[in-house]
Amino acid sequence: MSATQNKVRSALDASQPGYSLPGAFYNDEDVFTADIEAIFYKEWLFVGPECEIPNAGDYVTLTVHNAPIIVLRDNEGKIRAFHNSCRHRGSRLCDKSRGHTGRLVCPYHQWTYELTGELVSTRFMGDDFDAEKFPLQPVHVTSVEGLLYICLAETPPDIEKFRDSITPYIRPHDPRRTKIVFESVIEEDANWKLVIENNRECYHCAGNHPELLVSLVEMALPDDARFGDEFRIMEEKGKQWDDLGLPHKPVDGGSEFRCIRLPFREGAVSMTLDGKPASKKLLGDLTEQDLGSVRAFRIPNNWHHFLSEMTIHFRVLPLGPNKTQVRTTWCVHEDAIEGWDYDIEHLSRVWVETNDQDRRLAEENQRGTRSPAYKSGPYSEVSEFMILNFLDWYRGTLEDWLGGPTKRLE
Ligand code: 3BY
Ligand code: FES
Ligand code: FE
Repeated sequence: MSATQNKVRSALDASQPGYSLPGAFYNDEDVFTADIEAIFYKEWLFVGPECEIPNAGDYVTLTVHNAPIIVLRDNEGKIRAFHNSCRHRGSRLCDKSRGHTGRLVCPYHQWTYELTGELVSTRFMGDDFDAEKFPLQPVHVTSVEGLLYICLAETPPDIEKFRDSITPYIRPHDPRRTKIVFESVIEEDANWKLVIENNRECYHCAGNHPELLVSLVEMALPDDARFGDEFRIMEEKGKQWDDLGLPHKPVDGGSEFRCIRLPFREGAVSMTLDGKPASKKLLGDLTEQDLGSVRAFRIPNNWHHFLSEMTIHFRVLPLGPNKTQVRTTWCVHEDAIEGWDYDIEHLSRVWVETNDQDRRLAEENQRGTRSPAYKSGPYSEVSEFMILNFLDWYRGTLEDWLGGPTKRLE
């Protein structure tokens, strides 16, 4: 076993189900390396909404730890993804976060690739040079009903259950016919798992998110008996959504994903400061304003809200053991007009504030786990069950990466 694997093994052995992870999981370079290899280089990762690259030649880039990736739409309209690294001497081809191009031209010595990845032009490489041997290296990519996912593994895990399960919930919102109208990219001084853990519970909402709580109900499940009034709203809205043919009950995504439609608080129809619609134009063919939001998340790096008139997508990328990038994109109907149908400040404010509050919480969490006095503490089974679920998945994934759980002597 390598030193990294030994470190991860002993950290796993020191971890206790039901309790927050030992500090090494949030701070250690070796554990971070394991997270990259076992998770970020293996799982399907959310890139962004497909509407970001509507036309042939449109591209977006992202970097998964050390792997720069380009995702584009080719001339046939097909979405493709490649390692953003030239086959000559490896230079990054594209340094912009998004753009439009007819071909990919390497800035170093101008090797040129078609949008299919085919190498089509080089200079001074001699008569024997066979360009066919040097196409861009492809990366698996798929659009799940307008949400782009990539996978860097040779053989990707199955994503079809996720696709089949969430499609009926999000298709009515027609994400492909939206456009991004606002984006925020923030860096948090916290481990990526603390960012995800923070998102998996609303235990912290009452004490931290005044703007979000104008609209968001704190319950995570429709039958959560702790929430009397919210429970009544859920029953009423559930009947209306049944009549509209909109699925709302929680999907069984195991520890892989979650999908549910939940109502907003009484008086709010959107995630805005005044609870009023973020855009006048409803998505897809929707006719009702108050559809609450479809909340979906998928391990390891994304969560989403689909409202009647807006979608919001969150992407998490690890930058280091103590550094994480969170990118949020806000989308409205592709035909909506700024100043008439929507106002950027009104539409984005709640989640800009909420993200900043969550950033501070994750950073304080990080600072505390770095202390020599930090000890794992118990999660609430009622309020933090989604974290328990996430960490069961996380530990299992690292165990598999190590070749199975430690065999203990009885
Ligand atoms: O709304 C969200 O995305 C989640 C749900 C609970 C906590 N967090 C704000
Ligand atoms: Fe790309 Fe030389 S590294 S052309
Ligand atoms: Fe939060």
